[in-house]
Amino acid sequence: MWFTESKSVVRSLVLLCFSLTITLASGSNAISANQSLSGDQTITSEGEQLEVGFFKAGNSSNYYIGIWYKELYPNPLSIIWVANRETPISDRFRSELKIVNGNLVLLNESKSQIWSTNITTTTNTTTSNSTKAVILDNGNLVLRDDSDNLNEPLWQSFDHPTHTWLPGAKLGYNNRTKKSHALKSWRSDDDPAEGIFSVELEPATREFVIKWNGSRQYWTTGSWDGRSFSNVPEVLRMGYNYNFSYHTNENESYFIYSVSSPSIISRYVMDVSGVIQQFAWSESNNKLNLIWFQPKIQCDVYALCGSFGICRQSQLPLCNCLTGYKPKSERDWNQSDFTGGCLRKTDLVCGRNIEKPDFLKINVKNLPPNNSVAVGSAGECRTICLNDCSCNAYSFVSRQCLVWDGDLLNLSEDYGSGNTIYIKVASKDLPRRKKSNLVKMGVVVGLVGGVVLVLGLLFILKYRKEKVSVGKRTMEGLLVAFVYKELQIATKNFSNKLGGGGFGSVFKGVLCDSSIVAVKKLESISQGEKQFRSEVSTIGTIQHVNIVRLRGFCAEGNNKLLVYDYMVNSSLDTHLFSGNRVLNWKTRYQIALGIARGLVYLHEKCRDCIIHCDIKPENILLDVDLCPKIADFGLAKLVGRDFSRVLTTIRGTRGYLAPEWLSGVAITAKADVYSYGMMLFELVYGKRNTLPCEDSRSTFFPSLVANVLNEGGDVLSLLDSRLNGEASDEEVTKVCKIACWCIQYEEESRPSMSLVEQMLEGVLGVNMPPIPKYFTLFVDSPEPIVFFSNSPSNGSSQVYSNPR
Ligand SMILES: *[C@@H]1O[C@H](CO)[C@@H](O)[C@H](O)[C@H]1NC(C)=O
Ligand SMILES: *[C@@H]1O[C@H](CO)[C@@H](O)[C@H](O)[C@H]1NC(C)=O
Ligand SMILES: *[C@@H]1O[C@H](CO)[C@@H](O)[C@H](O)[C@H]1NC(C)=O
Ligand SMILES: *[C@@H]1O[C@H](CO)[C@@H](O)[C@H](O)[C@H]1NC(C)=O
Ligand SMILES: *[C@@H]1O[C@H](CO)[C@@H](O)[C@H](O)[C@H]1NC(C)=O
Ligand SMILES: *[C@@H]1O[C@H](CO)[C@@H](O)[C@H](O)[C@H]1NC(C)=O
Ligand SMILES: *[C@@H]1O[C@H](CO)[C@@H](O)[C@H](O)[C@H]1NC(C)=O
Ligand SMILES: *[C@@H]1O[C@H](CO)[C@@H](O)[C@H](O)[C@H]1NC(C)=O
Ligand SMILES: *[C@@H]1O[C@H](CO)[C@@H](O)[C@H](O)[C@H]1NC(C)=O
Ligand SMILES: *[C@@H]1O[C@H](CO)[C@@H](O)[C@H](O)[C@H]1NC(C)=O
Ligand SMILES: *[C@@H]1O[C@H](CO)[C@@H](O)[C@H](O)[C@H]1NC(C)=O
Ligand SMILES: CC(=O)N[C@H]1CO[C@H](CO)[C@@H](O)[C@@H]1O
Repeated sequence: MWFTESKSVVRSLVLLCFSLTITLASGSNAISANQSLSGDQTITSEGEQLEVGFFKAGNSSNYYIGIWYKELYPNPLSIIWVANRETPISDRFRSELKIVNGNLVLLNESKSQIWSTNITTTTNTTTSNSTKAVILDNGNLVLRDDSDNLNEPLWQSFDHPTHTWLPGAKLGYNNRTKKSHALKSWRSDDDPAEGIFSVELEPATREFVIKWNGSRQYWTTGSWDGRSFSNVPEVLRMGYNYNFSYHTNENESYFIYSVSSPSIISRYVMDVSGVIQQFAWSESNNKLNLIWFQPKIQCDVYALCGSFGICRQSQLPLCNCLTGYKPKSERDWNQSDFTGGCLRKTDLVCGRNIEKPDFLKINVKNLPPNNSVAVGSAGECRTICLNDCSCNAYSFVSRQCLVWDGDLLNLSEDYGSGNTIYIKVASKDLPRRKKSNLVKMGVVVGLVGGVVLVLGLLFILKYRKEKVSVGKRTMEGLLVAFVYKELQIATKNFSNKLGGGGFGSVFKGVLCDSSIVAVKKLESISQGEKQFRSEVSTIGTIQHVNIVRLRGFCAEGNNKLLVYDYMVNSSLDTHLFSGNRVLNWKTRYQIALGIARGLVYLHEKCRDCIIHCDIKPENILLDVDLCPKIADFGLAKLVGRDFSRVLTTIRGTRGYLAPEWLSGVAITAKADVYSYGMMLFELVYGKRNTLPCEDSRSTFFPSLVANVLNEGGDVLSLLDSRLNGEASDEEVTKVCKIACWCIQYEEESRPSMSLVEQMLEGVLGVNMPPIPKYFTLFVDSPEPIVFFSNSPSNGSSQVYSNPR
């Protein structure tokens, strides 16, 4: 892969080549006026974290001067800056980086200057002897004059960022040159030249925007209010080690951010895929973790797939050429550089009827910009486009005929949008040719015949079903469609009840293959069979180590059952609140982390994103190793990946739902975060939050925790007394802080589950949470739990509602 050449190439070779220039002493952090850097030589920052030298980009054979994290090298993510991004060299041993006339310059194989810091020097060659380039521990390569007492850098790489923004570097706008210091993506993984995506500051509105080709904006942070950006409240508001600040004066306007400790490796990167990413190094898993990125929906990146390319969010690769089109450059396409776009496979030579044009119908999220408008019916619209050689596509929407002449950009597939667009393609490149009327007729006759046949078959099947033998099942996708009779036998006619919930009772059962299952018999499901099947098949695709696996289902008339893996260790509440067996702290922490991971999967990773809506200890099952599994998707709501879309309708069982559900307030994934936070308190407390605690300051445990944290009190004293204080102080404090963040009144103040996961993993630090608003208002109220309706009756159906 990267840097295939061994780094231990013999140094004497270098000395031979450059016997006239003095080469670098190893371990140096600077290039002085009489030195040069070449071949595999590097300079290293004093703290040994960063290195400057020649590196090879991806699988290309080109070399570039760059700055990288020594520890991560040669991982492509280690590169934080590139000097000659547009002008690579091929032989690094014959090229040199040196100081010439007060500038740091790169000379290629034939000693031509191909890159320079380009400062106009007032200094003479004599004084330039004291100019040197130094790599600092913060990743800044500075050119400075040691004889200059001010020691102000003459030039610094921080002022010329490439695709990375580091802590301590300014990112903003120069009011004197009227230029933004944009982060510009690489062109591809193998080519650091400026790509098509950039992120830059809009000084007027104090927001960062991501742009395509320097013009088309497709994502924004929203404006800065002094504490956070309006579209990214959580990461910045909560801080999590990152401290952003905005500065402006007559010369420049910029943002700068700092991290709490210089040892934290953190960076923002404008990626080749048009996504801005934030990485942080974690000691705990020894890797650079992606902790934040935008836009969340990759297909929202403008024109990601180039002209005539289509983006499909649920497929890999994301980009494909439209049917009848092929990549302009197969090489770029193979390297995941889709921006070049696609061409017709068969050229439609205009005026001469060599190739017959036809139209490919697709449904897209947004119709591409730049459309001319004509009039007519859909048929006329089609004819207009067909007869116009330059017309590449048409669409007939709201009685308007839209036609497109140029390249079609930014096509993102979406069947639900109703935006149908017809793209001109050579007829022979479409999968099926147009049928003649006679053929059409034949198809119709055939179809009718087919339908009759199918109906007949169905009838026979239905008739035969009466006699179906026990154990006969079919597969539907990943799921087994069970026959009711079989489940009846497996559960000994539903005799061994494991528990009950809002949606029905759960029974233990043994299948014929002697595997043990939990069978949930759903009650009062008004859904029709079809809707039920479609919902169940969605649930069936959810597979994660922290989520209970659905094995199958049964839908026969009013009998609707779900069959799950059986969990030996029952649910979390039995261990936490009543169990004879006390879970130790380590196990509790792992359970908290496992549930967080399961929820991250539900919220962000699986194809149809799901808000659980009923997170509580009863719905966390424990397997034989006490690994937590989230159960009960009875109330789960399917939402699109777009989290701005919220739920406004519910189809669950009334009476089991939190007040704001019934009041019709929109529910987002943050409702799960809230419930999760409440559960974290119970993991610490070992009792229901709703049970009053002895401490006189507060009767409600979460409120007590919030107060103790803010007073800097002893958090360990709050721990479940059964643990006898046997727990890590640091971990208990962390869990309490996270729990407090999760139950913040404002949804946007609560972290996402992926942030929670990273905080528990130790990738992110956790700032001190503010005391949730309702605690400060009602802390002395005798009934603080008024916010938490449906207090448990026999500990079975507690709902952690979301206060509003
Ligand atoms: C290179 O220059 C620096 C200062 O300009 C000087 O201190 C050093 O001795 C020189 N090195 C050699 C090998 O001449
Ligand atoms: C380099 O090539 C190898 C094998 O051809 C491939 O697995 C790898 O992903 C490539 N790396 C990059 C950065 O393109
Ligand atoms: C070095 O750069 C010069 C100017 O850009 C160019 O003409 C020359 O071909 C380059 N030499 C090599 C060996 O690439
Ligand atoms: C340096 O400046 C000159 C003219 O001012 C310009 O032509 C050249 O492209 C610049 N080089 C770099 C590397 O910025
Ligand atoms: C540059 O050198 C000349 C003599 O060679 C001298 O007169 C002049 O003052 C120097 N300029 C600076 C800025 O040092
Ligand atoms: C700078 O370097 C030149 C030649 O390398 C030398 O003649 C001159 O004395 C040096 N000047 C200083 C101030 O070191
Ligand atoms: C990007 O913008 C430049 C001018 O700003 C234009 O010439 C070029 O065609 C654009 N690229 C694409 C792919 O549209
Ligand atoms: C955040 O940064 C600003 C300016 O850089 C500084 O004044 C402030 O003290 C910092 N805050 C924290 C919590 O580090
Ligand atoms: C930018 O510079 C102009 C003069 O060039 C000045 O009028 C303006 O106030 C400056 N902007 C800021 C934000 O200071
Ligand atoms: C702006 O730039 C001018 C010229 O370099 C400088 O004198 C002035 O101090 C700068 N202003 C600020 C606020 O940095
Ligand atoms: C691109 O990838 C395809 C399939 O992986 C391969 O057949 C083709 O030769 C590649 N083309 C280039 C130019 O690398
Ligand atoms: C909607 C849109 O972007 N329309 C533009 C299409 O291109 C013409 C020029 O060719 C512009 O004038 C339109 O504004």
